[in-house]
Amino acid sequence: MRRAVCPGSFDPVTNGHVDVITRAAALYDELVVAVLVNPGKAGLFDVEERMELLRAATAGLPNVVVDSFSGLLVNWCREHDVPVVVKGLRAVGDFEYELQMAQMNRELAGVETLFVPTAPQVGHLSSSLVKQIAAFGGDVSHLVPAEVNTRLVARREREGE
Ligand code: COD
Repeated sequence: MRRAVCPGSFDPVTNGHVDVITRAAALYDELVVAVLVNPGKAGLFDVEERMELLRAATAGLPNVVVDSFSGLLVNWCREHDVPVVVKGLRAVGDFEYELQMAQMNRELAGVETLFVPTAPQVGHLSSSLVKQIAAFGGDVSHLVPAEVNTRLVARREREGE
């Protein structure tokens, strides 16, 4: 069985993530979407909520599994016997950092990286921009899965009370 992992912060999942996940899922028998647990960095959504939102966003993709990991990604890959990491590439800035990580992950554990070039219609999308727009009352419904939009709006309304 061919398996790969698509790791990230996913705080929260955007339509850019969904595009990469959908395209990667078509290439492998099983794709694990793995959320980084980073105790040093509190996100907007906690890890359980990010996973829940990812499960909702990928409900139509039967070979996608959502998990979480902490520490080095290559350790998770070793423990789960997953030899390939899938990453989305948006711009040159992404490439420089991602290339370094890909080379290091291969050196550390022989884990290969597959880069999926972003689709032009979501190439400008990032979780941080989405959070910023939503926090100031902007409409992000066209940028994120429906459930993410619902939670962002609910949060803003709670905070505005
Ligand atoms: N279009 C295409 N791809 C996109 C888009 C978009 N609009 N938005 C995001 N992506 C891609 C990103 O390029 C990335 O591949 C993935 O989706 C997840 O994105 P984020 O922003 O949610 O997650 P990141 O980039 O913060 O995740 C970084 C990791 C958690 C994967 C990384 O830091 C990691 O592996 N950390 C664990 C420690 C480790 O092993 N470090 C490496 C040592 S060499």
